[in-house]
This record gives sequence, structure tokens and C-alpha cells, in this order.
Amino acid sequence: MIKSRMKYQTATFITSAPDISRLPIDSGIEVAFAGRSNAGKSSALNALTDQKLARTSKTPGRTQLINTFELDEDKRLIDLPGYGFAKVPLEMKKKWQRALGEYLQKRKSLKGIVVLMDIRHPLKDLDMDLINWAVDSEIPVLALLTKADKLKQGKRKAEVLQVKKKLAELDADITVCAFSSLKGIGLKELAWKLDDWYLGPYKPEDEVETESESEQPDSE
Ligand SMILES: Nc1nc2c(ncn2[C@@H]2O[C@H](COP(=O)(O)OP(=O)(O)OP(=O)(O)O)[C@@H](O)[C@H]2O)c(=O)[nH]1
Ligand SMILES: [Mg+2]
Repeated sequence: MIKSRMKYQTATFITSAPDISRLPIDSGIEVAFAGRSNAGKSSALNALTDQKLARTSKTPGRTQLINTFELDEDKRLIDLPGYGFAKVPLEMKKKWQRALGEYLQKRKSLKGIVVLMDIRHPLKDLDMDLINWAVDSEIPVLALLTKADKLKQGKRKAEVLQVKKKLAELDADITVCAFSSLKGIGLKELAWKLDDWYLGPYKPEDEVETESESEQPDSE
């Protein structure tokens, strides 16, 4: 199990919203997982929480609803429907794109966005739209290059470097990381970044506190 400050394994499903207006009340802290259809969003959420929380599928466009999971009273994880799925009618695509833009711009509790892109074809137009929206809204981004297990280490590193270079041009709060839910690559980095978003930057004092807590004997 990964060592993180937040206990992601305790995440529980709250609701499936058909659109952004039906999300839980906009308070506390929310982190959203977004990316092209089939990029591996649901798999990443499942790997993080070490549960089969979100449905995954070989068929792109599986997650049509906005699935919301609760970490505690005021902290949520959001699994957004994937974009760029060819078989979705154009009208629906446009509607979803608008809704996504609106969500990023208006949702006060949104404190970070995880953008998932297949490491073999990252930074497509719609990914860039999403990243630019986040940058404009001053929301930090963690770009996960998914299915990293599909590439050999050298190629994987080269891809990460290239994406880092490209996104550095935006001069914003963006972190890039190789990721594989299958092999656990980047899982720690994901948990630590989310820790920062939910709890603020890591301070060694906090660590001392949690360690002494966990060392207490459980005999009463
Ligand atoms: N090799 C490999 N395959 C993966 C990995 N993560 C996800 N997949 C596969 O990619 C497919 C899509 O994964 P999902 O997690 O359902 O993707 P999604 O982004 O939630 O897709 P939508 O909900 O349709 O937008 C499934 O067949 C997964 O098994 C990974 O780390 N490595
Ligand atoms: Mg999904």
C-alpha cells in the first residue's frame, strides 16, 4: 500500500450526476480526473483507492455520468466522462465540452485536475483545450501519461521529457508523470500530489504527528 497522508482506500461512492448542475454542493475540496475516452481515468481512480470503485471498460465512452466519490465530509474525487469519443453524436460532444469548460471555470471547490493521456499519443487538441482551461482558471494540473507499461523505459522517459518541455511553455502549475495502473508506476506521485491539494504542502512536523499516532498501542 502506498504511503500517503490521505487515506484514499476509504473513498466511497456518493453519486452519479447526469450533468454538472447535479453535482454535490460546491464546498470543500474536489479533485477531478479528466481525459480522452479510454485514457485510463477509471483505472487510475481504482488504483489510487485500491478498490473497484469506478467502472472500467475496453469500450471507450464507458463513463457517461459524472461519478463522485467521497474521501471525507468535505473532500471529493470526481471521475469525469471522457472526451473525444468518436461515436458520440456531435451535439452531445459540444454540450459536454461546454459543460466541462463551465465546470472548470465555475466550480469553487475544484482545487486540482488530473489530466490523463495515453503515453503513446498525448497532448491532442482536446487535451490542450482542457489544460489551457485549467491554466486560465488557475487550477493546478497533474498530467499523467497513462499505460506507461506499454513502453520500454527509454521510450517512456523520452515521452515524459517531451510532454514536460511542451507544457513548460505554458508557465503554469503543471506536473508531468508517467503512470500505469497496471504496474503501479506513478501511483505514489499521484497520491502525494493529491495530498498537497487536499491538505496543503507536506510539512515534516505533520509526519511526526501521524507516526506517533499510528504507533499508539490499540489496547484500551
Ligand atoms: N496496459 C494498460 N492498460 C490500461 C491501463 N489503465 C487502463 N488500461 C486499459 O484501458 C482501457 C480503458 O480504461 P478505463 O480506466 O476504463 O478508461 P477511462 O478513461 O475511464 O474510459 P472512459 O470512461 O470510457 O472515458 C481498459 O481496457 C483498461 O484495462 C494501464 O495502466 N495499462
Ligand atoms: Mg471511465
